[in-house]
Amino acid sequence: MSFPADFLWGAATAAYQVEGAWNEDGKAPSIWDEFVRIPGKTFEGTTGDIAADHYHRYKEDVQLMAEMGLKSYRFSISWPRVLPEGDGAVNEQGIEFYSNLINELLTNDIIPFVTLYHWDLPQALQDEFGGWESRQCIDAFETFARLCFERFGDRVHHWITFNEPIIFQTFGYATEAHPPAKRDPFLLYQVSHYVNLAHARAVLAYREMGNKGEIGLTHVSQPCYAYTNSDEDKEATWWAESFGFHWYYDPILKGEYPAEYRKAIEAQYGKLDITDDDLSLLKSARSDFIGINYYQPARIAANNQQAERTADRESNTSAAGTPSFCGRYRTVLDTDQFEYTRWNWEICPDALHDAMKRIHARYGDIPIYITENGLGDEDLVVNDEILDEPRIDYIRRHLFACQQAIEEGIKLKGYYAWSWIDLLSWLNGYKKQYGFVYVDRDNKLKRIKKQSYL
Ligand code: BGP
Repeated sequence: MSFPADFLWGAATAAYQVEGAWNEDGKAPSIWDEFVRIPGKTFEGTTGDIAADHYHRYKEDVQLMAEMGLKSYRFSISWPRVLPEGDGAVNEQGIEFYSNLINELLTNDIIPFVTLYHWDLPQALQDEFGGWESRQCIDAFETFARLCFERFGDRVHHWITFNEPIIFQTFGYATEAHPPAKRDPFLLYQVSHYVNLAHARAVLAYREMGNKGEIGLTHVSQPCYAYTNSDEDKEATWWAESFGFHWYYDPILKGEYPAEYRKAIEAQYGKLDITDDDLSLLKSARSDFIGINYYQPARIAANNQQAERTADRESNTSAAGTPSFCGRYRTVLDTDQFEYTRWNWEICPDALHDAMKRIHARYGDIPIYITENGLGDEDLVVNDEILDEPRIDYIRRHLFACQQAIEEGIKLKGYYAWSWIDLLSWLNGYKKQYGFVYVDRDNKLKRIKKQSYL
């Protein structure tokens, strides 16, 4: 396979899933630190208290990255580690950790790609004004973003404001599966708008501060396909695609909301607080690139079984075969026709190619990074060797799809495997593995290189 010389080859992690040290060196709790303590919410009660202990072992981890030849590392900054109260005093020990990590990466010729928000909102802000339910959170996020640009912007030139808004918003506000565990679709849409504004404010701040790098946002990319040709399934697919694609991508890349869909949801849930000034702000802050996390497509059918999405963990692991939060459609699991992972996520590299084509068709020549893609599996261990052949095959097949897209003129600039190392899967504990590096949880978190690493 041939890729452009400046193509960024990388792997990704997120603070809560990898760092551990949840209450050390001045870090305050995030909404996840509290949520995982509610009985029944996570798989066997697992938490990120220790995670892969990257906070203490980052040097060893960066050495492993360098040895593997990783060109870039995507990680996120824990907001309550650097600003324990959300927008108050700076925790210099937290700043020092990220500063050291960045220096260590650069010394080893690894380009840092930084996500500001990978779901771990400071609990203090949730308590103070309901977190993202309030416009105050937009100001707080801008404070956090400015702090990061100021302290790290001299060395970090690639920034992602938010990771997968659709996930933390749907699970947080419509299905009770992530914090703050509410069930109120109106709030889901309102929060999505406030987060878009926070993104826009960070983009403008970044440019106003004279930074030289690029800034964008990462969305889930899950192309929807009608399961049958029936009018019902096609209509269901319109709802799924309007929500999962247009509602989320349009404000970031066009500075507007899809009109027909907005009308429909406002008729159902009530008028949203979206002002003309807000829309001008969105228009003035087009992202430099779009990051996409691609794992699987969705086969969509009308929800004629009238099934309701329940709040239990099992219904919220993104497996195929679940009703949507709004009840209008459901995803279909069809093991006769399609290939699936152990967690019932469909394996379909063609849909990754299609996802990029759809973005290109709707938003033009926007640069794209694949900021996550990978196989969640329970790896085979034989005589202390981790034989993750299925992961190698998965990644290879998806890279072919990337190559096709590049050949067709799509500006794909990088590919980040999820994940660099085995880490906490939000609702599946440590059982669902994605990494190139295995963490032996029975042996002091010892790192072992998997077959995919070698
Ligand atoms: C994405 C998240 C990642 C990661 C990945 C795998 O939605 O951005 O943080 O968790 O999915 O998901 P899971 O661990 O549920 O399999």
